[in-house]
Amino acid sequence: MKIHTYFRSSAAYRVRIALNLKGIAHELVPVHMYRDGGEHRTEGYAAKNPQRLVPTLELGDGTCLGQSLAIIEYLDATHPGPRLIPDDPLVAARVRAVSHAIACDIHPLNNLRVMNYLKDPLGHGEAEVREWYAHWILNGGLDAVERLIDPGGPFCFGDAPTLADCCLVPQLFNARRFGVPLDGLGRVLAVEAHCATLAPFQAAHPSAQPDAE
Ligand SMILES: N[C@@H](CCC(=O)N[C@@H](CS)C(=O)NCC(=O)O)C(=O)O
Repeated sequence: MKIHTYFRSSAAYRVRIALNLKGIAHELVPVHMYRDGGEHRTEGYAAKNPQRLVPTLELGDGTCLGQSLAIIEYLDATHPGPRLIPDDPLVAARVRAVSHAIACDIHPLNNLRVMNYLKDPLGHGEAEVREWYAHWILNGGLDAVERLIDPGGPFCFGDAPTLADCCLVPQLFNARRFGVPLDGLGRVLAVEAHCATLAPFQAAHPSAQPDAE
């Protein structure tokens, strides 16, 4: 299978972690999100992902799937290895709640197309856009995630990684990239530090990607 990815895309980063945690062989197909207006904006890419968003999972028969959480749930349901959505319905719901808080509530407000729209046509400057970014990533975002995850670690929910960890680690990478202060997020940062020691997370890191710049 192929994963259409951009090294700094946090949504693609989620899927890369999941593929590595489950030990699924895959080919990385870089999609440059800035060159020539963005390769993800082309008609060729839209044929695979009509939303023109990264990532896309492409199966051997050419079937394409978008939406990182749908992709990870599909991989989890069809491949052996650690269960990223735990069997226990209550734990599964808590894992999904944290994942959705990040992927459905935080990330869409800070996506490239949203930040670009704030600048042009709305006319906001770089400083205002960064303030927007920091506001929405923290308030009702990571500050809530801090209270939603288990206090004991080492992962968001107990001693095995789940979809929630696949979402949290890339969102923190993004926060750092934009210089967002992460004080007071002790549980969240402890989970991130633990994940950073593990090979599946290391191999998925933007700096380890073939298209890293
Ligand atoms: N909800 C989608 C979000 C995908 C998404 O927004 N990807 C970003 C990169 S992290 C993207 O392609 N942005 C393109 C744009 O904003 O033009 C998912 O989880 O896959």
